[in-house]
Amino acid sequence: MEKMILNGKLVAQTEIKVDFEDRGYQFGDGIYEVIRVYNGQLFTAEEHLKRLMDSAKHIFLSVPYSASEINEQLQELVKANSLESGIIYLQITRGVSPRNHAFPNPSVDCMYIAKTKAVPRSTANADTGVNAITTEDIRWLRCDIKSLNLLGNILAKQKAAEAGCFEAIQHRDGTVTEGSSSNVSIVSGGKIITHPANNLILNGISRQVMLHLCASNDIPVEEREFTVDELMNAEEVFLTGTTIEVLPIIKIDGTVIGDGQPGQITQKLQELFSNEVERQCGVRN
Ligand code: DCS
Repeated sequence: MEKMILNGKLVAQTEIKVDFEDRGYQFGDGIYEVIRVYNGQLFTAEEHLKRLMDSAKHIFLSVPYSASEINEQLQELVKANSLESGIIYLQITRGVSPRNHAFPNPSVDCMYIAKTKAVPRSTANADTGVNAITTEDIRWLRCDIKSLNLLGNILAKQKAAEAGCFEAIQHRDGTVTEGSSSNVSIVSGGKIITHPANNLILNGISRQVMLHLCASNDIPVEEREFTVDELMNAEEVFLTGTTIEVLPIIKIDGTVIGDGQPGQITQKLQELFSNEVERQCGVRN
């Protein structure tokens, strides 16, 4: 029987019921994280849980556990479900209360759940690269918070899916921000360029891993805004994200990027990322 975490305790998945007045259900009033598990080990868990706590702080949600307590609970969950390769999805909502926009007063207990999902570490897309579309970024101005409110992201991803593409690359007035569920970087003049970590993007943990790897391997990086025009004319384009790691983009809006193959720097980053996974979790596929 698959186990989940409900408010810090391991329970059978069948025991979890969502109240229709849960604020996550009614308002998307909550936060979440997705953490990769390789070889039964959580990858960059501390970074994910720090971001979770930051998201909580930004929405004035008090979490009754510390990051290290949650970390331990997640490790127990992974063990209980014998998860080798996969993800942990975890979300915390502002709890159950009669519908009213303002926070419950007095406050109620938050609702915290976590579940695992087995996902093999597939290399098919990583080897060939994928296609993307561009679309206007219609989201709110606090994209740095990993909020349950994902309508803007969902509409963008659906547009990509309908175009037969993997990802939608969003832009505000011609400035590229990020993918619907990933960060976007380009290679131009041999340099990696990626949007600065501000309120307009989620500061991806995979993006941060990539930046560290660049710093320690003398790969030049510029964290600055870039335009859709620069994107379309880039030597290489790639995405980063927890489930996709480093994923090459070879065509955008039907236009071939570079020579239409995963680029050299992108491939180098894929290799460095794999080494980092091996270093932290002791696995290589
Ligand atoms: N930007 C957005 C909007 C995202 O949703 C994600 C991850 C990222 C960037 C990349 O962040 P990480 O490197 O920390 O994963 N989205 C998660 C999600 O919703 N499913 O999988 C990953």
